[in-house]
Amino acid sequence: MALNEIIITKAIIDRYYEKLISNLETDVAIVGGGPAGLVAGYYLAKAGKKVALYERKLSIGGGMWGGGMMFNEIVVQKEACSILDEFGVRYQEYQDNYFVSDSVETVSTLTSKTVKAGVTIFNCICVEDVVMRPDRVVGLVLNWSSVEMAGLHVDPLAVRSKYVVDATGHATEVVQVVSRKVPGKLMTPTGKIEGEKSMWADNAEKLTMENTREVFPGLYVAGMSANATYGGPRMGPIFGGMLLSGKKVATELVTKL
Ligand code: 48H
Repeated sequence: MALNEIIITKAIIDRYYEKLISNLETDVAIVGGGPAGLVAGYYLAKAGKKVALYERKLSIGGGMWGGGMMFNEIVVQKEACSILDEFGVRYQEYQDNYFVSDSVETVSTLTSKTVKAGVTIFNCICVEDVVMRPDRVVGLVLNWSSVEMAGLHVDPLAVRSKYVVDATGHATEVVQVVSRKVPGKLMTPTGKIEGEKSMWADNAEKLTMENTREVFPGLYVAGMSANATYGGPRMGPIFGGMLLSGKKVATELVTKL
């Protein structure tokens, strides 16, 4: 049977439209498709929650693809190996408490399992603002990344969610917007973004877990964004904290929802 270009086009438009419409209201909207956002989405979806994840870039995976300085291996401490096991990512013990895995296998496996768990991933979409009510964040304001890149003045669209997770990494983009534009204070010591500190791997990994929490009513931080928001140090290319943080935020939100 001859292939028809219009049917191909219509299939894509129909299916994408369906995805957009069915995700206008979700339990959790995750911003950022790095390791923390992916793992958070996976555990939330496994618990039966409706989750959409928005990623600015064409590719999912954030800073994980490049391992350390583009040596495409990542290090994970023992505590986080159970998450790699859950996803089926292979790793090797390098020495006591240091495990290494191929960053390409890790990103692609996390992504695949997260989608199959039921998370709808929207790539090429950037979150430029939040939807607010007097007392909380209630959703996200979205635009095409191409609109952002071209610097066009095109008004965005909006989605509602019971909770938002900022998993935008070093940039803490959602928290930045909330701090700047939403009345009220962040739940940080100064009420503002504390800012990321220089590298201290051990301390950073511990603090990433502590800092993974609600930062404004309706808004949680996970992964590197948690440390940047609450003033923790960076950790370099050890990714256990990112995985554990994603799981922690999912576990907390499941109890709240
Ligand atoms: C849509 C957005 C927006 C936006 C950003 O940087 P990530 O990999 O974040 P984490 O926290 O999962 O992992 C951090 C890790 O990669 C890292 O950088 C580490 C461990 N650094 C240590 C060190 O010392 O440097 O992913 C965040 C994702 C990216 O893909 C962005 O494109 C995306 O979020 N993003 N997507 N709308 N406004 N802002």
